[in-house]
Amino acid sequence: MEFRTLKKIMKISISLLIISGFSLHTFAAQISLVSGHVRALPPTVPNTAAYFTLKNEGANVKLIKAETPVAKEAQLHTLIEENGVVKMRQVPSYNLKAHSQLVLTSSGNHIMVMGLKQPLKVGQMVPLTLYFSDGTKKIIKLPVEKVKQEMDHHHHHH
Ligand SMILES: [Cu+2]
Repeated sequence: MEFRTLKKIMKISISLLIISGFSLHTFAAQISLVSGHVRALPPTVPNTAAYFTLKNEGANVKLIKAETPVAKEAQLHTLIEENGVVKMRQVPSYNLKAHSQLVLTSSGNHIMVMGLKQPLKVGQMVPLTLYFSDGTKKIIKLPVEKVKQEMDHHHHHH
C-alpha cells in the first residue's frame, strides 16, 4: 500500500514538473535574431552602429544593455527630432513586446558601438551580448557591411 501511495505521489510530481516546465515556456521571452549588420565605416572613424531585428515569441521583455568585445562601449541610442534637427540620444531600454519584433535601423533606434579597439573589416562577424530585463542574456553575431550613402540618416545630420 505504501509503495502505491509513493507511486501516486511520484506520478503527481512528474505531472507538476511537466506543467511548470510548460508554464516557463509560455511566460518567458523567446528571442531570436531575424537579421542585422554592423555598419562598415572608414578605419579612422572610432564609432559605428549595429542595426538588427529581434523576434520575441514569448512574454514582454526589455532590452536593457548591450556589450561587444570589439569596442569600449555599446550604447542604446534613439534618434529624436528637435526643431527640425535630428539628434541621437542614449535611452535606458527598448521594449520587446510579446509576439512582436524590435527593429533597429539607421532611421531610429540603434546600438551605438563606441570606441572601436580595432577598425572593423567588411564581412567580419561582430559578437554582441544583449541583456534583458528578465535577467537573461543572448549573444548575437552580426556581419560588418557597407551601407549605401543614400540610406544613411545616421551620420549626416542635416
Ligand atoms: Cu547613435
